[in-house]
Amino acid sequence: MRLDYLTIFPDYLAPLRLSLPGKAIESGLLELHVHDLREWTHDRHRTVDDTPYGGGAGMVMKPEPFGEAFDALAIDGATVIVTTPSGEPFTQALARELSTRERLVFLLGRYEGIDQRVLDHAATRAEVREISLGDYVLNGGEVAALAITEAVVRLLPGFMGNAASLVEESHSESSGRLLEYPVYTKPATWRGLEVPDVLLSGNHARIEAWRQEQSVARTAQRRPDLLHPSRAMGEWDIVPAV
Ligand code: 6GU
Repeated sequence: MRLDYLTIFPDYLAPLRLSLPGKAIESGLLELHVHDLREWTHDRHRTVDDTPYGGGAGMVMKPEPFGEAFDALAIDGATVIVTTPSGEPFTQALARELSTRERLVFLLGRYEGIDQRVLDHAATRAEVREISLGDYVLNGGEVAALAITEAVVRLLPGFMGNAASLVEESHSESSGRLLEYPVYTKPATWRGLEVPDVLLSGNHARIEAWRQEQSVARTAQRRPDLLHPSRAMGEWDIVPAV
């Protein structure tokens, strides 16, 4: 898989070369290219943004540097990922889908967003996915790109040492999308706190049943929307009177 990042803060993406993605690069599984968007500006101030048509607060990222970058990088046929709080939610299912792609190109916006024509143009040459990490606002897309990259890259065949831990963890399709149960290791008593007896029992059927029950209880407590999808819009249940 080849990954490209278009950013005005290339240093922000330095952690990509550490740890797990770093290993995938060494093993040849992954090719990584971080680009400074200002490389494709021509004015003295290397301007990448301008005021919004129609007025309003903040600045909008100009189309021309992106256009030149698309040509220079030949994005044709790639999957272009735009990180934005107004995108589709990032989920394990989406991570799995993206892990099947040959090439991902991340457009990392700052300011109030990217000129819409950049996305419309990219869509004529590539698959464009606008993706959000969740319902909160980050200052820019770089941190989101790191998160998306890690979630996708660890799904590449041959990347993780232990394939079983991929299957069991929270949100994996095969765990019924329940949250993970609590885990313990030695010592059996620590600062007066005991490991639950059942885990020391050696009774694998009881252990399995306990873990399942813990998963369901945790999910009900923390993520009722996963158990009852009709409640996924919980925050909208109470509509303020106009
Ligand atoms: Cl993907 N980008 C930005 N800028 N803010 C976000 C986000 C992404 N996801 C949640 N908030």
